[in-house]
Amino acid sequence: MTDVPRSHPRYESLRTRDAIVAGVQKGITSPHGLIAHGRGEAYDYLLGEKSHDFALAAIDAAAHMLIHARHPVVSVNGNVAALVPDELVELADTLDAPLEVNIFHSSKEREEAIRQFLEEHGAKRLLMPSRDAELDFIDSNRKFVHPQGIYRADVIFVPLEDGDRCQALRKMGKAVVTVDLNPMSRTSRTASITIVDNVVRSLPLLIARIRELRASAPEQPGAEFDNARNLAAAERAIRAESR
Ligand code: PTJ
Repeated sequence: MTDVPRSHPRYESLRTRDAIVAGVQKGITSPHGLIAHGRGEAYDYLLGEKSHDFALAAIDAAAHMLIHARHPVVSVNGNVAALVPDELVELADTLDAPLEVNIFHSSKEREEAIRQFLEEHGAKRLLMPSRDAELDFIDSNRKFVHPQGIYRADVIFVPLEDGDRCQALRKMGKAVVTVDLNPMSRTSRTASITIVDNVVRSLPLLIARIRELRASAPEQPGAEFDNARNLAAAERAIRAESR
């Protein structure tokens, strides 16, 4: 960031905004991604730009679910690639899972730019969408998946998802872990576990929790997690702040 000093009270938010703008300039992020990011910023502002207890509870449940998965996959779109490339690679490495490029706004060039960018950030197992496997119950570009990736996955980590694919994956019997600052979105409501937090804050927390659990090797799947109840807590926090 060239002209914003570190002492600026909104430095972190402006730095994140710069990363999204750079993503568009590099051909990684869709221009629509700027609008999605702005919506996320508004919710984050109402949440006090911090990771609440409901986010930490969802992170804990997600960590348990991901380490017990047989075929976990980390799905990547143009926004998360621009915001958290190192963390996506680290998460996939920690889980010994592939990263899979899967974008909503169809563009071969952007898929390729995301692939290159993630490789520059150290991605080793990177799957691309293919015409060999298609998800049921969905018509958008996101139906084209890799046969060894999302198609056969039992648990999929899909931050900043659109509701359609989340619903399709659930109908196909797969578990979905998402990150979405809007607890009222269709994605939030249909996912198995929704982390209502900024992806920039929650990914390092998720990686740390997975590492902790790995070190203590828990055999149990973790405490009961009620997604609807957790979302209600997030919505209450937003409504209390905006009153
Ligand atoms: O790269 P593509 O083509 O796959 O497109 C990606 C976007 C994100 C543009 C696409 O999936 C989309 O349009 O998403 P939506 O339906 O606008 O949903 C994005 C959701 O993510 C919204 O509920 C936002 O509040 C939320 N969001 C935005 N930024 C963040 C966020 N949640 C967590 N962290 C963020 N930084």
